[in-house]
Amino acid sequence: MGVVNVTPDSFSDGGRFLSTDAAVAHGHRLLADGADILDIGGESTRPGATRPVVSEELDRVVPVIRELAAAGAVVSVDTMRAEVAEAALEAGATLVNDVSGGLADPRMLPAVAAAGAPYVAMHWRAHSDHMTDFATYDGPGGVVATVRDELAARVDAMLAAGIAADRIVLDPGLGFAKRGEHNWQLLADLAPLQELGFPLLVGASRKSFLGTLLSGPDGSPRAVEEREHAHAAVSAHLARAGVWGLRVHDVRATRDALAVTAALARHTTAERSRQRSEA
Ligand code: PMM
Repeated sequence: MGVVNVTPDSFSDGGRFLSTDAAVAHGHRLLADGADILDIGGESTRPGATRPVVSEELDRVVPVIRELAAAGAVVSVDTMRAEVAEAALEAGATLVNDVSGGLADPRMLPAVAAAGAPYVAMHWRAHSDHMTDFATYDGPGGVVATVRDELAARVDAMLAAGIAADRIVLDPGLGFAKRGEHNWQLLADLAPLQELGFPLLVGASRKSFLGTLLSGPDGSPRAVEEREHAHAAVSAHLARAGVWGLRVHDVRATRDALAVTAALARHTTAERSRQRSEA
């Protein structure tokens, strides 16, 4: 899933694709690099971000979605608002990606159910302007068990609202009310989340925990656009872990990592069957 942020202030690429033309051109580049889905968003969720008004969000995403969907792309809309999700689906989007898992807008789950659209529900606790206040996971099992339980509660709400189970995708929400340590713990132990029985989408691309990991001798984090090599390693790990989707900024680097993982998987299978036939 390639990211097209039509925002002035997203922390990874804010302001770069704010005009419709620039965003559409970027979408085409991501498709050429091998993206299966384009995720179009008009609200920055970086820590501390303030929300755009609805009309602003609509003006940012709808024309971009309309053009890219008309060109044949599979489009998802990255929004927490039912009104934006409905307009996006109307404009040709296929999938709704809601970082709040339905918590930010009480109309979201019924709207998605009525549309019959696939729905990504991310683990979320609060809007970005105060989410760091909620980055505490002291319960038994720590962050992994807590995120699993909170996602399971969202699944119950989705099913109750009438969203079909085969339309649901879950996401651990790296960086959302999570400190670096929480992100690493989730990445290292996704199995409990997968045991909920839904496909997993993961967005690690360019996030701060990678910048911190790669910080220089003076302690300053690695620049946002220089985190891709580390992210390719994360992608290879996630592919081996069997996640359904990766939400990424550099589709080419991710495709390369996936090609390596797939080649190794093919050769491992071939080598095992050769050893068996010799035994
Ligand atoms: N991260 C961001 C925005 N939308 N959606 C999902 N499903 N998962 C994520 O991890 C996620 C998201 C923030 O990242 P960006 O500002 O680099 O786009």
